[in-house]
Parts: sequence; structure tokens; C-alpha cells
Amino acid sequence: MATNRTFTMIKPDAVADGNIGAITKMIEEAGFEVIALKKTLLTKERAGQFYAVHAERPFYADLCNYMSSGPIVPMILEKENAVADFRTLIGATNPANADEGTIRKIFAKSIEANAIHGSDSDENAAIEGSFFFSGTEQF
Ligand code: DGI
Repeated sequence: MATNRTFTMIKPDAVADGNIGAITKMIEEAGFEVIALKKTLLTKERAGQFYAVHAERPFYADLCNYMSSGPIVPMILEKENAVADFRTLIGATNPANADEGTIRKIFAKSIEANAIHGSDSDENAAIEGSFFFSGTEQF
């Protein structure tokens, strides 16, 4: 499997709890290289754009409010089989269903405040990375 990239965000609950360092350490120890990283704030409108695929879901408004409630830490990561391996590392969307030792099992508070995002395909990883980082930041 060729080396490739995925996109992640440490979400507002985990940033507010002071877990940027602990989560990034787990990511690096799992073999991912940090290609791009910053701390930033989404407006409600930008959060809505990022999660546009969920616009018809009942939790969409809450999700946009939550994702704009405090700073986040988006990152582009590189590793062999990055998208699938990162989804394994973070665990199930609902932390109640996440495997022991996964980032969501350790740090998530609820299905909404679930600590971290991970892209679900190579195509979305590229789109989501470019949502936050310019071309020259993705070297
Ligand atoms: O790819 P994931 O983040 O694991 O999950 P997803 O793409 O299906 O959903 C995106 C985010 O939306 C998820 O991380 C948290 C939120 N979400 C998903 N399903 C529910 C939800 N929030 C609430 N309140 N209820 C849900 O059923």
C-alpha cells in the first residue's frame, strides 16, 4: 500500500480539556507523520460547509453549534494506508461503541463531543485538508 494522507481535527471538547498534546502523541506513536497543523476557530457557517453532507440530519444544527463553540486543531497526516488506519485509531463515532485504547474511547464525551474527526475516504481527505490548508502548507 502506497504512503498516503488523511485529514483530522481535534474537536472543541478535546482542545478545551487540554488534550491536544496527548492526542497528537497517540497519533505520532501510531506511525502518522504530521504534515500540516494549526489551531483555529470555525464560524457556524464554516462548520456547516464542512459538514454539508449531514445538512438533512436531525443533529446538523447541534453539530454546527458544537464545532464552532471553541478552537479546533486541524491536521493533515501521512502514513501507509492512512485513511483506514486512522479510522481504526480513533474508534467508532459513538464512544460507547469505541474499542478500548482508541482515541474516542479515551477522550470523547458523547457521540457529538467525540474528540476527533477522521476522513472516511482518500477523496474526502484531500477535500477536507484543502478546506483548512493552502497548497503551500501541504508540502
Ligand atoms: O465520520 P464520523 O465522525 O465517525 O461520523 P459521521 O461522519 O457519521 O458524523 C459526523 C459527526 O456528526 C460525528 O463525528 C458526530 C456527529 N454525529 C454523527 N451521528 C450523530 C452525531 N451527532 C449526534 N448528536 N447524533 C448522531 O446520531
